[in-house]
This record gives sequence, structure tokens and C-alpha cells, in this order.
Amino acid sequence: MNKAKAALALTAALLLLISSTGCQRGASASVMPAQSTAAMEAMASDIHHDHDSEMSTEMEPEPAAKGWNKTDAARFTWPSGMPQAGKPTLLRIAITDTTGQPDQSLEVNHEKKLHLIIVSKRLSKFMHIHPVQTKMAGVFEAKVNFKTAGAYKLVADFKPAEGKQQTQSNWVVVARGAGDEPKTEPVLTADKELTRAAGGMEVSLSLGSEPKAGASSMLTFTFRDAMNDKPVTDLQPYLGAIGHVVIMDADAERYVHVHAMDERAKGPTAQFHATFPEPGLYKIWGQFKRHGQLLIVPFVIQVH
Ligand SMILES: [Cu+2]
Repeated sequence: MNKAKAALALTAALLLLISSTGCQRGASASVMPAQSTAAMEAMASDIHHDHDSEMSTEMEPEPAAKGWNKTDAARFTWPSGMPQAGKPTLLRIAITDTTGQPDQSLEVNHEKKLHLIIVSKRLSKFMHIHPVQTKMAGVFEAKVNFKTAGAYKLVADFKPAEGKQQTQSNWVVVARGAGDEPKTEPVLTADKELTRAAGGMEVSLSLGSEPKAGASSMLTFTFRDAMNDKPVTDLQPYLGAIGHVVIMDADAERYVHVHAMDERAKGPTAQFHATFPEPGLYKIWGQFKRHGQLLIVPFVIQVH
């Protein structure tokens, strides 16, 4: 890569990150500046290609269905070695089509071709990042910084030109960093109250009637300014919509697709449709943007 090209690629990567930094959150609602220094540093470091030391954490891609509504496969590899806590590690994701070749047809969906959600096994950690496409279409890379050791689920969310929105996932075990003490993640429990403080707001989640497995549920987030208790009407678009909602079941086995009702709304409510596949505990992460700050608002609910 010549210097001009490299500078261009870096600028593009930084721009992507400004709107979409990965981050890690505990159980409480929290605020993240839109421009995260850690993420910028992570991206600024050289994304390189080292095929010799490539390690695969996944078996071969599963054979995919043929034709329209095709199902792609995803191959998750760690070209510079397996991840260790506290050390940004290069992750490569190759989305392959039915012929096993990188799928060059991926469409931009919510401003990105590839969305990557990373959660820890008991869901106390959450990251939403956007790996950058390499020179090869269908092959994406990101440096991932796992703050703590343990098992993590990676969920790649994308849409092939001739297929539906789909996800492919992979578990990875992150090794302990030097001097790390082993930590146990707290067990997930349902929230007693579905209201949280985030970014100077009070955010409540309402599920209408009690959510039932297999039935469509409507999730309504309501935003009030914590200072003056007025309804918030100046939410900013995040990834081209009022917000982004991710839902996982307690074992991080099921990723629930969520659709915004009115993507252009700015508050004081944001509504989403979701169908919980089975009874059990689910964690819901709402991501919203206001005053240039990206907010992550998590809730844990029981579905009957
Ligand atoms: Cu995304």
C-alpha cells in the first residue's frame, strides 16, 4: 500500500469509528463519548496480513443453501494469534457464499456492510463494532480489545444481495492477561425496574403486555431529560435510525432480530418489534445517540 492510500484507508477507518466505536459495558447504563480514544488507537495501529501465523477458531464453513434467500457462511480467524485480555487482537471475518468464495455482494444495511456484536458468556460485556472491509470484498478486519478473559460470542450480522439479513456466530475463549486474576461473571437476573439513567436522561423500557415466547413483542423506549423531566425529542440518528437494539438469550445462544418501527423518530419514544423464540431470560441493549454521545442502555427481562 503506498503512503497516500494508507493515509486514506486510515482516515476512512477513523471516520467509521467516530460513528461506531466498540465498547464494553457493565450492567449499568453508561455513556460513551462518540470518539473513543481507545478505539481510535486500536484502529490507528497497522492492520496487517500475516497468513503464516493465521489461526482458525472455527471449523470449515457450513454448506450453505442455494439460490435466492441464500445463506452465507462466516469464517472467524485471528491472523496474529488468539486473543488475550487487555491486548487488542486482529480479527478477520470472511463472509463466504455457497461456492466458498468471499461474498462480494454484501449490501450496506444500517450504514454498514458488516455489524459485529460481541458478548461475554453471561452477557455482562457487550461490544458493537464494525470491522473494516479489506481490499478483498467480503473479508473484514477489526482489532478487538477484550478487557477480561473468558468465553465470548461473536455474532456477525450482514445481508447478501440475494439473501435475507442473517447472522453467523462463533465462540472464542480469551486468555488471561499477564497478572490477571480469574474472575467469574455474575449470573444474569431479571431487572425489577425497567428504568435507567443514561446520558442525562431517564430511559424506560415498556413491553406492553407481558412478553410471550413465539409472539411478536413491541419494545417501547421512553426518554425523559433528567434535568427538567421533559420528554426528549432530540435524539440523533445512530446507524441511520433512531437507535439500534440487540437482544440475546441468557446463554448467548440466540440472537434476536429487532426492527425499528419508525427509524426517523427523534424521541420521546423509540419503538421496536422483536419475537423472543423461547421462554427465559433475555438481555436487551438499546443503543442511542444524543448530544454526540453514544449511549448503551441494557435491560434484562423474563419472557414467559
Ligand atoms: Cu452495527
